[in-house]
Amino acid sequence: MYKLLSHNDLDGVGCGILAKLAFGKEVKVRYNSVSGLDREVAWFFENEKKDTFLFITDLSVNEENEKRLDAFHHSGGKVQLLDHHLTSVHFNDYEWGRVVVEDADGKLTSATSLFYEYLVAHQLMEPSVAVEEFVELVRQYDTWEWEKNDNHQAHRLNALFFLVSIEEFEEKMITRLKSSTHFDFSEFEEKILEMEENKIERYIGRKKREVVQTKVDGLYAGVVYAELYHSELGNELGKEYPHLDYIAILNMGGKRVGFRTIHDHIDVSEVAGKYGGGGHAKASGCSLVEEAYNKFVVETFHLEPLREDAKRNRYNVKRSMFGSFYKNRAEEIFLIYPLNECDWTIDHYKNHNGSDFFQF
Ligand SMILES: [Mn+2]
Repeated sequence: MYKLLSHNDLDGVGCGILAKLAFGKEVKVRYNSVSGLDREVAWFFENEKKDTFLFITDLSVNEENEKRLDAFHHSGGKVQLLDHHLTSVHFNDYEWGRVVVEDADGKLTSATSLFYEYLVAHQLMEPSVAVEEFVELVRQYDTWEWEKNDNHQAHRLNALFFLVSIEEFEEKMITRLKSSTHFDFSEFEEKILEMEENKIERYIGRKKREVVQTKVDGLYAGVVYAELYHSELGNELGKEYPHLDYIAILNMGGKRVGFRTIHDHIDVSEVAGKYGGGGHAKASGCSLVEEAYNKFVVETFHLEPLREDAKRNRYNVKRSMFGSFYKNRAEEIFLIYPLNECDWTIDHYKNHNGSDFFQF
């Protein structure tokens, strides 16, 4: 028997789909949140047969379970952890751990791509074009390479994942991957995905007008409340307000905060780490512990949202060589303009100088 414990996002479920394709009824799959995995690992030790092969993908365990897994491995137990998060690289010290963030060709990895590679290399699965295409879509979505490559199929796969239940998604994908030579969406899926994309666009448009700005530990954060579409929101808001170092997305019902950045010089796993969370350099999260609650909720709740740029603005644009005008809520005007090729400066104008002229 095999047991797979994986993350409950597209990349984690991608691993579950591969496991079911490879092992069929011989595998039990459980999807977990980042914080739920350790309980499942403890359950595994208490309840599963000792000869069950344990896979852990897209997630990593706490120190206690790390020791238990190593002891399990040394007593002849079969275990393999596959991950691509930078925060888990120390698992490479174990024979049963394999953490790769970037492969030999410099390509970013995902848990699904690592698991596929593992299954094929260990002859547990036959390579297939359709599966390879599916794996690549998951990888591109999980690493955000889809955006650079303009690969909307990858984005759509994730949208479909959220439109149906995990069970339904698994079943759909498994049937499709078993029977098709290429991975494609059905006509019906294409239509609902199009509707979903329009809905997301409207949702993000609304959220753009709700962002407040705060400074936390020397970094500028844009704070917004949202329960849905965190990746898309983090990315769009980051691009809309490029001066912000990162976006903090508050999910009050879930008592969590997600952090996203579009900037290479910012590592949001460090930001989340300050509040006991973790994740990637570009996407991370933590529970809304008291300190995070104070900084992101209490201290920002009274703030007014950032002003949105005028729509269809063609001339007064960011980084214009002629300068860009900004107006704050006190009606004061600022001009940001380049001094030379690399330096920028800002001038501050009071609202009115008192003189009027009847001609231009
Ligand atoms: Mn992943």
